[in-house]
Amino acid sequence: MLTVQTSSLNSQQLLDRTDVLAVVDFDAAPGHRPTDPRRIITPLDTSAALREVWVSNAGEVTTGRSGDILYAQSPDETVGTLILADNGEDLETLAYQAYSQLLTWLDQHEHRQLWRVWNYFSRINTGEGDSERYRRFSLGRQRALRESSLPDRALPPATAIGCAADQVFLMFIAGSEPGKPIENPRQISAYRYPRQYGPASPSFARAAKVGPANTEGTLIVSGTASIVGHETQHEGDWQRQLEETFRNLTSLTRLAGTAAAPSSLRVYARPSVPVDEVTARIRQEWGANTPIIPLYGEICRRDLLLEIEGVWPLATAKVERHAATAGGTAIRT
Ligand code: 3EB
Repeated sequence: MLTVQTSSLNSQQLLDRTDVLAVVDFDAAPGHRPTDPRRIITPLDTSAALREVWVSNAGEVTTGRSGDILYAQSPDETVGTLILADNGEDLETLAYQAYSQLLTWLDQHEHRQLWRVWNYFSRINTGEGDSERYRRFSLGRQRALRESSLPDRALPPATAIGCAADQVFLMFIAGSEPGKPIENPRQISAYRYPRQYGPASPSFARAAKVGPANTEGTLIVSGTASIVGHETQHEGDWQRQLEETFRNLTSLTRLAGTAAAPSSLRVYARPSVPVDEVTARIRQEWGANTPIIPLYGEICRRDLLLEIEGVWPLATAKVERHAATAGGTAIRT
């Protein structure tokens, strides 16, 4: 089973562990891509000295490289990144190239089911109307996914955020069994958004249960924002957007059957938003020890000020006890 922890230990200490599939650092100016596939530098700045650690209890971890993909795998899960240089080409083309390379590669492997994708690329809101880079990205992603015959109802959870680096950065998780997607009754499925949001709807599920029998595993929740139906709520008011986002997350996690606290959260906030105040309010909501990584980034809709994603344990008492003896769900030092 795959779990995620947040840690303030340095990356090298964490990479010395044999059960680690990925140590995810955050840096808006990532520099060279590390050669160890398990060391991932996400091109966004954080206001905290924290990183994510993705850990598997399934067995030996091996790593490899194929084209633009670097990956680490246990017997049950693959975690990897695919990075393309943003050479100024149209985002439809770059997204198509990235996703078709990833999907073709996955098809040749045992862990061919996408469980989760993160998408980061620069100037996400640049361009007017259907020329906006985010909308072009959605078009290329959709074209690649449709060519690979993945039906909308089997899409993975995702996040799409604007970064400063000139790269198209994808991080992904895959497994041999498909995740079980969950949609939010308060929101129209993103893949059914009406035409006003662009020529291709965004290809992602609101959440998915992944792991053993999709029951004792993990709930992975997409970037979630202040959207009800398909419309942005509380334009210009980050506090009310945050409260709406809580309602969406509560709706999703209840439907998934977990009342547990999140194992790890990422918060994305536009630079105008006091992200530490957002973090404080989240800790009021879910507990003072909630592991949160506060990040600065551009949200894909111009009227959205923040977005929250996370991972929840699909806790049965048995799984929780096991996790506690195996080292807990969050390392805090
Ligand atoms: C939304 O709910 C907000 O295009 O991959 C959230 C998560 C959003 C993922 C994506 C977009 C994406 O529509 C935006």
